Amino acid sequence: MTASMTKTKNRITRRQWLRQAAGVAATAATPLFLRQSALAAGSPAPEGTTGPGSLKAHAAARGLLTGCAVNAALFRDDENFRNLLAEQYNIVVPENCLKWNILRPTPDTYAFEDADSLVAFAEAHGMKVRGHNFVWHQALPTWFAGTVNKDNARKMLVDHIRTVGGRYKGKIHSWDVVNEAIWIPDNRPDGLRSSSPWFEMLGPGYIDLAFRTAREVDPNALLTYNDYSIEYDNDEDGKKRAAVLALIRRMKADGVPLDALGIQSHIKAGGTVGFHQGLRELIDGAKALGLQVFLTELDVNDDAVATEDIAERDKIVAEVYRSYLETALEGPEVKAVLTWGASDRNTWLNKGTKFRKQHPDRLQRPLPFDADYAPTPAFFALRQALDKAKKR
Ligand code: 9MR
Repeated sequence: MTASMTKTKNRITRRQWLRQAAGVAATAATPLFLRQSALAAGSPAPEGTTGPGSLKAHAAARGLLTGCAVNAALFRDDENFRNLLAEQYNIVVPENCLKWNILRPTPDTYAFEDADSLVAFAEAHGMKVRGHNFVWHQALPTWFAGTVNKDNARKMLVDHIRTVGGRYKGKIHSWDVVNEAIWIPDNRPDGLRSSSPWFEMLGPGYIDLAFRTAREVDPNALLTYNDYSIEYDNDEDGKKRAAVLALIRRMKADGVPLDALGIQSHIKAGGTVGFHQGLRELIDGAKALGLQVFLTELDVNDDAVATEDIAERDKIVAEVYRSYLETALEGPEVKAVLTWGASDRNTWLNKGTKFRKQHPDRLQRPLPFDADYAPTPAFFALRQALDKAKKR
């Protein structure tokens, strides 16, 4: 065993990881609750989870898209992961490889390899692609702060959107043109994140500039405003939600090309605050403006779930999926449901211990497939919610 595999205070060992992963496989590969209820009702044996039983088959039957964020390293290195993508999903979004810090190694160069290969894979398998993202205050390259300034920021932004959007023109279902532009603690009446370098250099106009440029470059991509922590029925999310709705209303009133609202949907299990009212407000607000809605980054953080029992935890996570999606898919506005990753093998929630504060030694299980790519109870909850949705 190498030093890096040795257990330290806040890390788990490889052996623990494997044991936890095996636990998922054991519980999730055997959806006993389904088999028992089907037999009790005298109905035929339950369907499998591939082909006609896949997420994409169930989504397509309702006119929905379903997909996930794709980690480039996993995509490159793991054939099983590529097979899972092709089998289960009809839309993908690169998790990181279209962000400035990955795509722009120097001010004058672009590293398109990872994004190119994912787009080619999606084309070969009849999947759509979301673009994430053109403008964000995070994930900027190290050279950015020393190179981009008030004088050249406008040109840098426009050139970036023209170059990247132009390369994938006609191949992108929807672009997250601006990501996470609202930040209430910055204390502006319009709720804009004034601490974003883009705001600092260009003022609030950077948002409209980005959308107008994106429309010129790829007129068929659905231009999306994407944000997080806007779903819950509490004051904090409520304030942010109101600011997001005000922003998109203002954009439409000013004739800014905007087609969709992206509700990231990083939600939590084990809490007491609901999200039904908040979700409805968002969806109704988008609907009133004639916008489509996408759930762009769905996952369920289970750090606050007290029980250590894996089957119990998975059940609780699945219930959150079910309840969230039943509300989200009530009406016809939501057209796409994407999870942030497909498998617990790769989730941002298990990077370091930032999101495992209550249980640092326990890996989170936020996604529809476990670390061995076996469907978890969340898979079945997601699939049933798709089935319950009205046809789009
Ligand atoms: O999951 C992504 C993680 O791997 C990256 O390190 C991080 C910074 O680029 O971004 C994560 O994805 C974020 C997404 O781009 C925007 N919404 C929040 C996501 C989770 O942080």
